Amino acid sequence: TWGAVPAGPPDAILGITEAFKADKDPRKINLGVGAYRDENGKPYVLNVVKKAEERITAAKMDKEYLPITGLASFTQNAAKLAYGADSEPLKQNAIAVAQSISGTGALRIGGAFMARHYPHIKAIYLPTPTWGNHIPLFKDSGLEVRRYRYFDSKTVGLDFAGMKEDLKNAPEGAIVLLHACAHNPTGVDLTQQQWKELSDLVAEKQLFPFFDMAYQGFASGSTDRDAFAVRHFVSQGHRIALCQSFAKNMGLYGERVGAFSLTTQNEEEGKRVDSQIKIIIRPMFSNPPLHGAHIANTILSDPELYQEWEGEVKGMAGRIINMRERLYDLLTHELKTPGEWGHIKSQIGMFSFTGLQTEQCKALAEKAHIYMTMDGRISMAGLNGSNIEYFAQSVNAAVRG
Ligand code: PLP
Ligand code: TYF
Repeated sequence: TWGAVPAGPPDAILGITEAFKADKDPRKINLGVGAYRDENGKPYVLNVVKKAEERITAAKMDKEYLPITGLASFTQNAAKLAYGADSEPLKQNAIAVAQSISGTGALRIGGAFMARHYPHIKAIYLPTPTWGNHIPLFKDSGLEVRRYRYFDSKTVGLDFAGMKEDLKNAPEGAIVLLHACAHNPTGVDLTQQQWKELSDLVAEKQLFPFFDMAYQGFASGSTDRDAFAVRHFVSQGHRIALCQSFAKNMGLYGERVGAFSLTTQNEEEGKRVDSQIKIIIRPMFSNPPLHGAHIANTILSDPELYQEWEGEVKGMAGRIINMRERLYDLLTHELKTPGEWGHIKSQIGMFSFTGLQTEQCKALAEKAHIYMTMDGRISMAGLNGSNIEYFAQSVNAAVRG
């Protein structure tokens, strides 16, 4: 039956972990996947998550199904976290929100909703580059994928002029995917001034802003500051779609906790939209998982845990920022590696887009047992006090060839 099914290629990001696992060299470093590691290179379960789990165990909850759109107190708290407690549509009950299978699941619900109900052109513009999974995800959702310029490899920074030009040339009503903060893979974000300018352009062209917020808190260490783009667009009267993930900022990766929301005109429209989100979810996965939603909800609804969580997010973001500074110093001052490395410090979030070429990335894997994606992206969280010097020396050697 399956004789004609061809073998597919491994995932560009998750495939790297396989290669890393197979490598027996003790110096090996995995900078492929975007998952936080502590100073000892170990996966990190947040203290607040452990506390929340203790409370959940003590409460002896049952295992009944959640409603189709998930745990209502969780989704309300998630919306509050993203939109801000004083958000107008939130106060007016005009946000339709559903619990999702982490950020990927939120994107998928959103893609399906747009494909079915969006009344204008069903084309979504993605930045170049973007998270690799965006492309098949939106195609499989039934949208046409188009691209806009985002990253300028010459300046190793934002190509804001190119971005604006491409969006100006997009057809009226097109959907535009925006990384809300900590752009993956480049680590390059718009400034607040640029977000304001973009909001005006999106209004002028009547584009539909579709936000992917997978790293709220990871960019600046503050969940409020990282929500600037989303909150600004909403304050300007845009109707938006928003995909949230709690994988990174709560370290809930495999628990698959996320939310999808749409802001609407008013409560009545919100209810209609909500009913259609349910109709999309029901045949997709029926209802979302329980445990992770309880963890996130416990943290978000308890002021003490919430405050402790903010401290832990800041701690993770701060450790990454320290690694950026250390790596910059090593390359620039100690090793005098050819090239300009300022972007290592100016980029934000989980990743740095080093500018290393495919050949250099391959050499790092083969000669130095250092694994990263072939576009030169490194997960900064994979670096720590014990391996950063070896990493910098290896980069130095690869650059000098
Ligand atoms: N969107 C972006 C830009 C991401 O980088 C990621 C994860 O790396 C996701 C969405 C979704 O991740 P998850 O489904 O684990 O929440
Ligand atoms: O590192 C990245 O960009 C992500 C990580 O289900 C990831 O691709 C891994 C697994 C997953 C979602 C995201």
